[in-house]
Amino acid sequence: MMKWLTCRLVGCLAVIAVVLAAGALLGGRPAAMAQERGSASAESESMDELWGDQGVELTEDNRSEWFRANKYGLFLHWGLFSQAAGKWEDTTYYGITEWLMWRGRIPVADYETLAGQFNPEAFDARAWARFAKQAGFRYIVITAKHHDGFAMFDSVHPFNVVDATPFGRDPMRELADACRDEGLGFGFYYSQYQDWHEINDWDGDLPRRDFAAVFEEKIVPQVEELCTGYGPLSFVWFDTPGAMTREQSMRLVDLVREHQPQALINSRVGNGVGDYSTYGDHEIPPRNVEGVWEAIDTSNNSWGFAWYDDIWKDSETIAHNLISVVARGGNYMLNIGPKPDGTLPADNVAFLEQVGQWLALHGETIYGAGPSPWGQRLPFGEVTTRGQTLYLHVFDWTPGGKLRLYGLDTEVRQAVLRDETQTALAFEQDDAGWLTVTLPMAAQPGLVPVVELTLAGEPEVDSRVVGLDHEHPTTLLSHHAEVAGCRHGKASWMETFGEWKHVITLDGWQDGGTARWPVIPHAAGRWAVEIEYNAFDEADASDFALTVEQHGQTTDTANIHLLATTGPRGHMAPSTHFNTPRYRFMNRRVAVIHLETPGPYTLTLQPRNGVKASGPEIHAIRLVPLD
Ligand code: FHN
Repeated sequence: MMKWLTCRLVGCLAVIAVVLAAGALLGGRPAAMAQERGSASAESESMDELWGDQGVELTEDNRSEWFRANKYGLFLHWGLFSQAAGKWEDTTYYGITEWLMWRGRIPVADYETLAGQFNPEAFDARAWARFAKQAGFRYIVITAKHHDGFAMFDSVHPFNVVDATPFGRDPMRELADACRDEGLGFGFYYSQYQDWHEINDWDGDLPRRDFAAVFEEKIVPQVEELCTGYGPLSFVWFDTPGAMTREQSMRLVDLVREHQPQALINSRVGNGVGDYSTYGDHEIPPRNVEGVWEAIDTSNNSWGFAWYDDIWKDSETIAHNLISVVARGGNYMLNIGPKPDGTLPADNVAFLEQVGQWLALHGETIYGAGPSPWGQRLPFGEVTTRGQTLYLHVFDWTPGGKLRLYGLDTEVRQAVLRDETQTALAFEQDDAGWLTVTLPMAAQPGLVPVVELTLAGEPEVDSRVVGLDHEHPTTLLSHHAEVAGCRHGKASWMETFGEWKHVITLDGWQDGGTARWPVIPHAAGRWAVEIEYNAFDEADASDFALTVEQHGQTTDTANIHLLATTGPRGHMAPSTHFNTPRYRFMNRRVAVIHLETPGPYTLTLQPRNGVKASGPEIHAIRLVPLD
């Protein structure tokens, strides 16, 4: 497969378009770069082709204010790929189903036959919009054209839903109108670089064309159709910029600005332009991120409807993800893959409606809420803010339990349980910097209970030192560490085709390298040390030391022996058919340390006995209280 991709890289722009897109699905490397192991720059270059440079220069204006105020969007992937639902002839292509044409190397004429079957008679745009509103979504973005090149709108290009299907209606128009009537924001997803109907390298009957011609003849006219025919849009959401030039990206931006000055453009228009950053697929950053950005995610593991995929995220998972993204400072856009008959998968809808019921009570803690001043998840859950109010979202509810927060310098005036009882909760703020809130003895009230703290001023928090709660495990994230001789990295890979996973890491270990975390325990005691890490065979049996220091004196040292968690780095993953590294992060208990007094400590992780093949990728240390 690799060879196949690599040899076609030579000479043909049309092919490069496809290979780069595919290359980006190869664990983030275009084919020609795929052999360059561990090359951070090769990896990020190909991520750019898939997702665009995420470091766009953001505009701070009304558009981004509207975006920040609304926080939760519904993404819809619907098209001819939904009709096939992941299966072509007798083969099911597990993974993201909207890539079926590419994965099955389906010739254009054969793929077009799907249009003859597409007749979603049960489609009711008003019902979709009503559902979205009730579920608490504030805007919808839907695939107007995905990589298969099929327009789900009335286009002058004949490969479109009105002209080529028995359905004969324009569902984009119906949905745009319905969203407007429900007061929801509305926007189009448009694949601007990949269009396999016009350019692919598997169909010998397809005339050879280069991207520049397709851009002029189809992409620009269709974006103009979308921007002029559907009323005011909130978004034009581009995807997979590939090898677009800056001029081409700017052409699209200017076109949108001309006709839809209020619409937001995401960073995947490419070349570092756009109004806000879109993170990688399925990626929720574990530490706060500045600027205007969104995390995008699926309800199961595919964007398009998949006949076999019922692995729905339940309402608690969705609510936790939404809260975590808001606590990190972003927006959350969650996808549903509508069915070919025009209905939405029932279990998927039921979970989302439960989240909507929670949002009806607690929307104030989400829409327009600010990020957590602690910058990362706390042991009990997540914090969002609004002025002088902190909302503590309790993911781990214990009747009569304690919520402990370290480092809040602002005085707390009141703590209240945010439910119909509005119970005032006992709390204590001590001189050592700890706030302790006592939960009532009641069973967990609702999907995610929220405690509201009223402060005497804007929250001031020292988030550098991590407080160790002696009743709950505390996670020390890799990116919170101060490092020398190792680096903050990220592992990104696919489980099944297109099902991305992302984990922040400490990697690139050198002899003598160190990662240091300042911590402060609430009480003295013993703590079990767990490490969440990946180690390929090459890094099997890596030895580390975890040193505990107080006031410059070593008070304890633990030996840590990390075994391989997965095979060799170059292992071929059968579920993706690509030579991506098969990361397997595991949480393993590896040692016990003693923190003899409640004062501040520094924990230092350091390889010993030499580093094996750059050592393991370490995601986090988890300290579990034992006393
Ligand atoms: O290739 C597409 C994929 O099919 C899907 O549309 C996602 C959604 O973010 N975007 C691309 C990959 O990142």
